[in-house]
Amino acid sequence: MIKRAAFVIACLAVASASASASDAAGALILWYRTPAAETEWSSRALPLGNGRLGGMIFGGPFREHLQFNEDSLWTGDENPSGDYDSMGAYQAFGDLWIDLEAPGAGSMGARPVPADYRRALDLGTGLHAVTFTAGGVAFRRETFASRPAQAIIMRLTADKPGALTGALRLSGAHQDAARSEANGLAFEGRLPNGLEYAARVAVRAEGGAVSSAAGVLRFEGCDALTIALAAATDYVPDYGRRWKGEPPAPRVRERAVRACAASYEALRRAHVADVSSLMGRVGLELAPMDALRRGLPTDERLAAYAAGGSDPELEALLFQYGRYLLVSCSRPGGLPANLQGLWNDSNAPAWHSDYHANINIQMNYWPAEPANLAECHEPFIDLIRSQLEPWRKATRAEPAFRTAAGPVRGWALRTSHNIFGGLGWKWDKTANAWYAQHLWEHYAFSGDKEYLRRVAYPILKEVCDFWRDELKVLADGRLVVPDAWSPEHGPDEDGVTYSQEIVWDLFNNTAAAAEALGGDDACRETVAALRDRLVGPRVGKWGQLQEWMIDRDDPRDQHRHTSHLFAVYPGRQISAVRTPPLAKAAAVSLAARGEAGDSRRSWTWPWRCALWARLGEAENAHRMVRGLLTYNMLPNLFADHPPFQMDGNFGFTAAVCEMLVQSHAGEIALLAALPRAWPDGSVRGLRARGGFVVDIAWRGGAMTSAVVRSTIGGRCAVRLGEKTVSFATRPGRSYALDGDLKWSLR
Ligand code: FUC
Repeated sequence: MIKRAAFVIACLAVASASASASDAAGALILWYRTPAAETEWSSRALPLGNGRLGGMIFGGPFREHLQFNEDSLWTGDENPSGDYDSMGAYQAFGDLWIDLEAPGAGSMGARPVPADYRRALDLGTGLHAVTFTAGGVAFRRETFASRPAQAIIMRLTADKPGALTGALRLSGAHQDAARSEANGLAFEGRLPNGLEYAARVAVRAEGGAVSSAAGVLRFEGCDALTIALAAATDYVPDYGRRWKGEPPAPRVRERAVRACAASYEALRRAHVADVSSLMGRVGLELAPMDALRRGLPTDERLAAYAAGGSDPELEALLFQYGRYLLVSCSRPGGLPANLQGLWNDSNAPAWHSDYHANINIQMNYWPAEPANLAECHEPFIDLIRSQLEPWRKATRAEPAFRTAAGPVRGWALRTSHNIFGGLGWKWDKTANAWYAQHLWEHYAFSGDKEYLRRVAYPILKEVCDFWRDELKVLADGRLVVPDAWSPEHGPDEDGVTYSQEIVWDLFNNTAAAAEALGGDDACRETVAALRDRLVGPRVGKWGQLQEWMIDRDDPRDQHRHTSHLFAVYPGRQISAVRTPPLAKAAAVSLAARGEAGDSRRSWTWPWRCALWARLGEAENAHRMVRGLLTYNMLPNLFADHPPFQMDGNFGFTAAVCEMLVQSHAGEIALLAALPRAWPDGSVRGLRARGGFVVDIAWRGGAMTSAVVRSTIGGRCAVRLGEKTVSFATRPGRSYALDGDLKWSLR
């Protein structure tokens, strides 16, 4: 009895400790008064993930449903035909169901409506909690996807001893029936491409009894239940090994059993330490807040916003959600975020839930560097590296890429790809150079020369080799990308602006890389000269930035892509400060694209937001923020395409960074596009190129103070509106600036 009383007190202590932690970080919580219905997987279930293993959790009080995924469960193969239909698709892994008997219900299935129901996801800690009361018992169910334990952990507790009775079921998404194991359930299988997968659940009860038979695990009269779910495949990112590593079953069994045997508090502590170490790097406070609005559940708050209300704190929550989602689906050692992060629930998902190279995967990684999650960029860079050999092979085999001397050097991409070197659909020729931009940016923000020399530079040079072979010389000596496409718009022809700008960016970054590393002047000079011979962006007949060499842009065209504005963002060929006429033309084009019809997609708003921010048009940038939240946002704050695509969430976070801090033009521009809707606020921990970390506070729309931390030293140029200042920095030192840009060492 004493033991039981102590147990109840311990449970309550945990519950109240986390409640107060949540209150303190109230701005980082998504919460709801109702569970997600089975049909609301994409709109109301909530995402958890440890970078590799994740799930969508529904939160039913008496029937919990966790639909889980692992990032490498893919059909398909090297796909030499390049046919999109045979490229394979990212798959759903399986489902875990937990039925809980209501107290006094007599039989399973009788489910009274509980009182005080709440489900909440804390973005600061990655903890999901469902709480409710039924039959005089207060139940709590806490779930998280632990990276340290490599398992999804769920803990069921109640404030009365012996109150937990019910059953667990596990099923695979490929008709895999689970079998019973000691205190657990498991299934294994193999996809037609030979990929092996396995999942294992282990359960530990405190009090009561647990038994597993015929694929169902029953628990009866328990005080608490800890559930650990592990899942994996035998995929390894290694073409030389035909992508095949160790069989996954022993590994997942060991992970599930070990996690279950550990103390729940220790598991939770390790998980919270892991997630909060990343989430805590950046803070964004946007005031003022209406107290009434603040108290609303997230879905009601979003509805009030969409109806026209102002809610800067909801916008800040969405900013942090993008960071949370990247932390949840893209961590070192794993695969990058696909179209649906890792939260796909179908074996035939839209666009195969794949890696799309004409905007989507790039946008997924736009926030990684500025929003201070550089390590979350690594899975994308590592995937590129692991796929190079088969991509080279496919490029060599493509007749269109033959030069007079034979096949082109280097590699190119089609619009889509999988994780087995397989490409699909149309060639998106300059996607190779766009991917190379990510390798460059990872250096530009950190200044890590070892990484630049070892990883990025050889790849940048190889992509330059491709373009040296592939570019076409016009009669006047200028260079064009031949026979390219402005995604997914207009004809295939020479000198499409999008392609020209991306290749310019590649040559420009490669020249900068050669300069930073020193010792390769030949390369630096060659690529800089090629860059300067490229046909550049130009202004067309209605003052627009031409999308093609032929001045045929239609001012009524509302196409979703804004490919020709790459040079404004994420490129840096056009800038309001350095090339004002081109910046003005870009603004004309952007305004003409409008905000209706095809323009209403998950990723269009954030791209346009970042573009307006770069063009210094804060109010237009904020209109894009409002547009996304009003027209393309689901109640669980997933960006809707439809179906949901993570690009919109990630792009939103990146765009907000651009509104607050820009660093693409050789200086750190503070509050570069601060809208009237955010009169007072502060931001902490944004990164700027050159190894700087920036904090800013502002009131009444004017900066009151800023701090720039230097991680690698070097000169720091700062801009605030028309004011500029420049000073030398030392590694590890912080520099305070006031509203007049007077600086002092902190
Ligand atoms: C690109 C876009 C579509 C969609 C798809 C996954 O092709 O044009 O809007 O986002 O990717």
